[in-house]
Amino acid sequence: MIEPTYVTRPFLPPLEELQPYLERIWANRLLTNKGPFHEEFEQALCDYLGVEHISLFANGTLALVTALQAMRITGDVITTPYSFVATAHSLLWNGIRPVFVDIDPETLNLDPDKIEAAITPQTTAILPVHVYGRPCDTARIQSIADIYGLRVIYDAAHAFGVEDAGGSILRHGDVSILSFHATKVFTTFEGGAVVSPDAKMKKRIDYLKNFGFADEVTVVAPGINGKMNEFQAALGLLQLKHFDAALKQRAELDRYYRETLADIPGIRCLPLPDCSRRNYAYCLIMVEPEYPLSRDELYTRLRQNNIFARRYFYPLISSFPMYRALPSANKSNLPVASASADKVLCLPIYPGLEPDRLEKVTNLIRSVIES
Ligand code: T4K
Repeated sequence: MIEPTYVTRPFLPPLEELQPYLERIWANRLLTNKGPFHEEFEQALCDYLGVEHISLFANGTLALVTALQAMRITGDVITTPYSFVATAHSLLWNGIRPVFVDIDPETLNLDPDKIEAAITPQTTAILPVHVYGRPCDTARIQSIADIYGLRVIYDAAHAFGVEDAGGSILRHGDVSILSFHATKVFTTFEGGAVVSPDAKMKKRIDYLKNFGFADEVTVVAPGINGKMNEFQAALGLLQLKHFDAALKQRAELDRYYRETLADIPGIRCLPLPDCSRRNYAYCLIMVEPEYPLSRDELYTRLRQNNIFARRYFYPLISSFPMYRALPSANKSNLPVASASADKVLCLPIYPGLEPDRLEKVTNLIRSVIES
């Protein structure tokens, strides 16, 4: 049986390149708890991403939950319904009430024009997502946050390596979090990180991810176990060496899709995001009414042909049982997010995607209008 074409496949460096890292772990038997690879990887990431303070985590969700704890966020937090569930779940895990605000139709990120109307005396922070690695309007969001005295926590799970004119996108807001899950552009199998603005915040986050230990006998907070282990950190160091090449391949695939699908009525690619370095984390199309099939029919047609495209982010977070009773979860409050979730389809994009598989995807999409 031919292996299906998945929406993504993890980029893995040649196995022999991992061997020396494993030998070092086996030799020193330091497996976790701030081992040498952990420390090296933290520094290497700071250097690569151009940020000063990074705390590594076992996964992105723990990074997000812990960042909110570290900042002592309570009350209501404004966020997007158009993301992976972990974004809003991190609020519930902290006893915080999510307040969903609609998205911008161009960026698919929180619409800055709609944030202010959702602010109440209970609002303490904004949790925007750079969805698909497409940057939020960070300047507008920050100016709203400044006026109302709100904190800003960026869910940058998709935004590894993305830069705007001023440098890393991760420098915006009070903190940013990353995910290094297997499906992400940069992976340590599972993994994540918090980018902090200063050493004090990093220190607090580092305590919290290690049960709250400040030293061998001092526990300063009810922390959790969110630590990244040595195997993950070693993988991260190795992956970093290949990331630029992987990004180049993604850019080429993205270009192919844009050029090949451009003339198909009802298939719309969003404009390239306005930033100085993109990561092409996802390749999405909007299936509009002029196309003969609905988004779900196209999704099924591709599946029947062994192509597993994904409807990220359908259903909206706000429609899940633990959120749908919230006043802000009402569909009438979220018209753009609702329409986008019904139209979007993420196509396969990953380094190593073979040309024949790529062509099969675009040919199938085109064949619908030609039949
Ligand atoms: N915030 C945002 C905005 C996020 O998107 C995420 C995670 C988080 C926070 C939380 O970060 P983490 O705690 O996960 O670090 C995936 C991921 O599980 C999830 O990490 C990710 N977002 C989300 C967008 O997608 P699924 O349900 O799509 O995964 P799955 O297993 O269906 O994988 C999709 C395809 O990828 C498979 O069909 C084949 C391929 N694949 C997957 C895995 C796991 C592989 O080829 N190899 C693999 O090992 O959720």
